[in-house]
Parts: sequence; C-alpha cells; structure tokens
Amino acid sequence: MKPPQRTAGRAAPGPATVRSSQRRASIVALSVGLVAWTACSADDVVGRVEPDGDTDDSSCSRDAVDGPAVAGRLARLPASGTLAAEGSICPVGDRDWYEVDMPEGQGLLAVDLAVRGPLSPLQPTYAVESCDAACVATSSGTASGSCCESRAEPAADQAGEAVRGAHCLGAGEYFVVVRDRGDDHEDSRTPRGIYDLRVELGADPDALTEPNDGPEAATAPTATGPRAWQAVGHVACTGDQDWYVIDVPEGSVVDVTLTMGISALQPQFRFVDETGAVLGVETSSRGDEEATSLHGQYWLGSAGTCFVVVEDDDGQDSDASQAYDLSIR
Ligand SMILES: [Ca+2]
Ligand SMILES: [Ca+2]
Ligand SMILES: [Ca+2]
Ligand SMILES: [Ca+2]
Repeated sequence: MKPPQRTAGRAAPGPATVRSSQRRASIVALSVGLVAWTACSADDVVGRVEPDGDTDDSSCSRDAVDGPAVAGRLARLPASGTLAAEGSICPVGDRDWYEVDMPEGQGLLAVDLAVRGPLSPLQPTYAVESCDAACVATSSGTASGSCCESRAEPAADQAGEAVRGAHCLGAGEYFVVVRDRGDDHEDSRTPRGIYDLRVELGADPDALTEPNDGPEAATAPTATGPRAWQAVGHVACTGDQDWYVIDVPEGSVVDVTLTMGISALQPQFRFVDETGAVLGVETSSRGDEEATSLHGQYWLGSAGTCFVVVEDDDGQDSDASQAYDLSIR
C-alpha cells in the first residue's frame, strides 16, 4: 500500500475500532459490481462497526457494502468513464463504503452525490477515508480531527440536496463512505429512494507546483522583468491555496493583479508579509457569475520576503478547469 502523498486535509487517524463481525445482509440488485476486498491488505485495515448494531431490517433491502472489508466497487460508465454506484441509506445509521484507487499521475478526486426523487428525508453526505481509516476529506470541506465520526459538520446541507466536492489526494487507495449527515434518517419513501454516487479521477492541473499550500512550500512565480513576476494556476480542489513568494527591497510598492474567467469559485488573493501578517485581501464575491479582475497595492517599509496567496473566499469551492493569471510587479 502506498501512503497518501498529498491530502486536502491531514487528519489524525481515527480510533482503532476492530470490526467484530461481518453481518449477513440481504443484497439487493445494484449496479455496484462485485463486492470485493483487494486493495488494502487485511493487516492494514482498521474496521469500523456500523452504529446500527445488528439491526437487519429486511424491508430496507440493505446493500452489503458496510465497511472496508466488504466495500463496493464502483462501475465505470461506458460513455464518460465516470465511476458510479447506486444504493440506499437504510436502516438508520447505514453507511455505504466504496473503494477508489487513485493511480500515480492522478491526484484529483471529484465526488457528486444525490438522492433521486422529491421529498427525500436524507441529508446525503460523504467522507473520504484512507486505507488506515483516517478521514482525509469530507463533503463539507477539509477534514480536521475525526470528522468521519462527527455529528456536527459545518455545512448544513438540506434534505435531498446534492453534495459535490473535489479533493486533492496523493496516489493510493481510498474509500468514499456515504451516509446521512446525522446518521439519524433513512430513506423511508415508497418506493425506497436511491442515491447516485459519481466519482471522477483526474490530474491536478498544478501538479508541477503542488503542494504549495503554505508559506514553507510557496512557489516562486516566473520572473518577467527586474521586479515583475507572473504565474498561472488553478484552485483545483476544496481548500486549495496557492502560495507565491517574492523577495522585495526596502521601500517597495508591490502591485498585485489577479484575473480569471467565470468559474465555480469566488477567487480571492491575500498579501502576506514574512511575519504572517495579512496586509490586504481582495475578493471577487461574484466570480461564479462574472469574470474576476482584482487589484491591490501594498507598501513594504523594509526589505524581505512576502507572499501572495490565491484561493477561494471560503475554501469550499474549486474549479480545476478554469485557470487564474497572477501578475506581481
Ligand atoms: Ca446502504
Ligand atoms: Ca493549485
Ligand atoms: Ca495549492
Ligand atoms: Ca467560495
């Protein structure tokens, strides 16, 4: 097993719970494909026991993808190559595990999860877990702490609302775990509701400069003149920050310009000095409706290092298909 090289969040491993038993459960006809356990070796597995105990409500037509040892495999849709599964959250507390292999050379995992039909009582959500049961990302953003067990995640998704996210992950093996946000609803409609899970794997367009998500890993932009630089990049996944570093002489005035076409995010840049103080923030709060053109000017009394950070305004949105242009002079 290869360890994740870059994750959207670096979460502490969850509690080591051992799967005590594998329940026999009724298997419904799903387009999940074969239930399998091949990627993470048994020695690596820290299983999770579903919170619903041994309740096996046959009226739920429960699908048997309850944990890493019996994770479902996603089917590849012929036309698009998208990986897909369908299932149901039932009974209350049900969690459905799907295995995803991130190959070398890829690094972007995009998830789309939606429940079919109107009036679903579910608040669908997902987490991405690594092979050793560490949560590395959630539908509501970057993981921190034991998010997979949290009952109080930040985004209050409405019942029945689709959730989407894109996550930067290193090559390796992961699980996408689908559940109700509070583990307190089941799809009780008649006929029983079905969710659609779609997963797409792709390359991070900034692969040559990532990870540059903090001052220590900041990228040097391309020099275009004695005191002029430029960079092209992408806010490619949830929580992606692109840090750029320049050195300036004493008494400098630094001009920063950020431009971007209409995208799925609200682009923003911060100007940060070497002490970490934020000297200015410019935000395009309508960047998903109109093109972005941001400009700021900053005076530095003493010579030193400073940073320009390009990001989404709240770290929740991303767009790997739309590049930004950054100019510093
Ligand atoms: Ca299920
Ligand atoms: Ca980036
Ligand atoms: Ca970055
Ligand atoms: Ca945003």
